[in-house]
Amino acid sequence: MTLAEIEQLLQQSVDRALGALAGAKSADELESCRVQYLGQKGFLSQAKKSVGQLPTVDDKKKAGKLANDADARLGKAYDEHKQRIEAAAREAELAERWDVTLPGRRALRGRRHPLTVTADDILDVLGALGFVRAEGPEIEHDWYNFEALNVPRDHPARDMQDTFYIDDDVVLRTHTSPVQVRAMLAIGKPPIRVACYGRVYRNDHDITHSPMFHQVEGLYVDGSVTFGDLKGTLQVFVERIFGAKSKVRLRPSFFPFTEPSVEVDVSCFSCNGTGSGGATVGDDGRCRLCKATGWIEIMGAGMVDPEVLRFGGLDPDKLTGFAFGIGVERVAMLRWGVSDIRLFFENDRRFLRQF
Ligand code: 2NM
Repeated sequence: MTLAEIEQLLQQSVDRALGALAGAKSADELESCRVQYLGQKGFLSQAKKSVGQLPTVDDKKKAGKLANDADARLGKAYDEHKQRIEAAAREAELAERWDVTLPGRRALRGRRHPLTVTADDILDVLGALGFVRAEGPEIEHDWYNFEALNVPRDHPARDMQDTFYIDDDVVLRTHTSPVQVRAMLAIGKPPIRVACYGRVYRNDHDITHSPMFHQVEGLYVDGSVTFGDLKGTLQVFVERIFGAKSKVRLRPSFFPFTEPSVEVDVSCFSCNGTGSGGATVGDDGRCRLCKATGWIEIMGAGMVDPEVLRFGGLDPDKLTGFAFGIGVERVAMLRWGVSDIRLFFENDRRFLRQF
């Protein structure tokens, strides 16, 4: 290119570039102008390259000055437009208005599951009575779940119909008692006073039985623990869980792991043990909660069988103990009048938010 040609290129192109920069409406448009006119392949670069090839020093000086002037003008224009576009974007952002008077979206508040509330209450009472929490596996060896609890090989509770077998000698625990056996073996020397809570599994389902449910069990072993201690503990327990006026009634029963064994009834907290009237009274005047008996069965208990103490590594000639077990779902159903156990496991918020 000659000096004249460079001069002409710059003159025409600078005006075009200035026009394009002025017309850019966004940062993107401005950037494509920069690439097109000021970039490596733009006319300015082309002009600058041509300057070096001019024949005379004088021409190089003149053309160089023209190119630098063009560069400076364009650079300045670019900076100005960049600022203009950025300012416009800020203005647009500030101009956006939020209606701060619109009502907010209420955050959903979580709460404890009714079974957790029930178990926590039970465990709080036992904790206050000196029972220490213990835990164990839900997949349990046959030995801890049955053998050590004096449930013989041919006992119906071992039947495939009631127990979920993992293989020949591993089961889903059918009660939390294996945790008590583990606790006896782990603690080793008295006093042993443990409470365990957790899931248990039985192949059984209807409106009051779920194949997975929750139990709390307590165990107290020491040098001279008596049946009277058991009865006193149960009395305090029912007063704190079912109300201060509650009474306990013990009926003879049988469990392989306790002797003697009892079913524990609490006086009906709906009719106050009278069998009639109360919050759950029927058309005939009789209490429907306790079926007019005045008593509600809530748990099983007994004195730990000497054989079980022996399996737990303890000496039954020197030690005695009591144990009891309570179904968490059953207590929750009684407490809130829930008639179908499955409601606890469906996670339907219409049910759960009532607690
Ligand atoms: C119950 C009823 C009666 C019980 C027994 C034991 C152990 F391991 F110490 F022998 N733990 N829990 C027991 C006794 C559980 O549940 C209805």
